[in-house]
Amino acid sequence: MLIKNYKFDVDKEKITDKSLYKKRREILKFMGIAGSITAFPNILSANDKYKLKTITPKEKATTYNNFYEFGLNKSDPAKNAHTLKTRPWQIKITGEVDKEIILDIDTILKEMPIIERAYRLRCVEAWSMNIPWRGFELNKLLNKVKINSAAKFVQFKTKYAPDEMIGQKNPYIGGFIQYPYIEGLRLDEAMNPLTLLANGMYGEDLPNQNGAPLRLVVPWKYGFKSIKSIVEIKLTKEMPKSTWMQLQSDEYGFYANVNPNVDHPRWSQAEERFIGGGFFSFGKVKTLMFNGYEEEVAHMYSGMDLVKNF
Ligand SMILES: Nc1nc2c(c(=O)[nH]1)N[C@H]1C(S)=C(S)[C@@H](COP(=O)(O)O)O[C@H]1N2
Ligand SMILES: [Mo]
Repeated sequence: MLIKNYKFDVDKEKITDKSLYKKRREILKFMGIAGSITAFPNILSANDKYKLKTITPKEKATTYNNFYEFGLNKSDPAKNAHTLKTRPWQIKITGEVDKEIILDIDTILKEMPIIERAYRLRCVEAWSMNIPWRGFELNKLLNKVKINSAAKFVQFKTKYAPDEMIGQKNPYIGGFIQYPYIEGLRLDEAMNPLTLLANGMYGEDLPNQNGAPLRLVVPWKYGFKSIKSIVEIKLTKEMPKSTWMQLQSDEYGFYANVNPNVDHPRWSQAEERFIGGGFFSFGKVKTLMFNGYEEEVAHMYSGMDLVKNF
């Protein structure tokens, strides 16, 4: 099967190359298959020095979503998220900092060095995608404030606006979850250069259902860590209690690092259903340690019991 070499779908040497995504598009256009980013790795690999591999088609990444604020079904966010107002939009940086700040999203986007990177996204439900994001490294934003030495964690919060997010207003639609959605990272995880704040995907602004105007992308962790539509970033001394820990702490831990050897209590995490495109729509692939980013992140967990700290 074509997705056997999944670990190398994205040439890591090239993921920081701003022009990568454009190049891919040009190649696809040249082949007359632009529009949906469907990959034909076997056709292209011979002469594609950018190593185009399977990218999930935009149509799938923007219509098969988890964003419970807009409903529990995968197709709900694409239908319901148009009511979210993404301007004006401010993001607060609070907590263990020298001085708390409030930033306008457009000021942030003007100041931050914008890059494009394709990352695999592995949902805890055992499906996965490979998505070309546009955004910037979270550490670049955090470096705008002076972080107190007492800070050990970073907590993120999604917007709370029941009039705009039907699942927050109606618990039958939003799954009786206590909103706003909260997530967290250890400070070193937040500072890791792989950790992105994304404002776009597939070379365009983020659709609301994917977390506009700004969402986290942490590719080595299960998808639920990648919190959408962020309004607050708080530096904390204590480990934040994420929404999923609150709901079911025995099933969803704080770390949530992708790990094929630690099964979810109710299903195996050894394999995943990769959502690709074209002829190769779906395929079972082996799940990789840290979702294939072991080289970049394993050092942060050396000596740590990954079964206990799931
Ligand atoms: N605020 C918020 N963020 C969220 C979620 C959510 O329900 N609410 N779902 C998470 C889950 S479970 C996954 S798999 C990813 C899905 O991101 P995508 O829809 O852009 O692929 O978003 C994460 N971020
Ligand atoms: Mo998920």
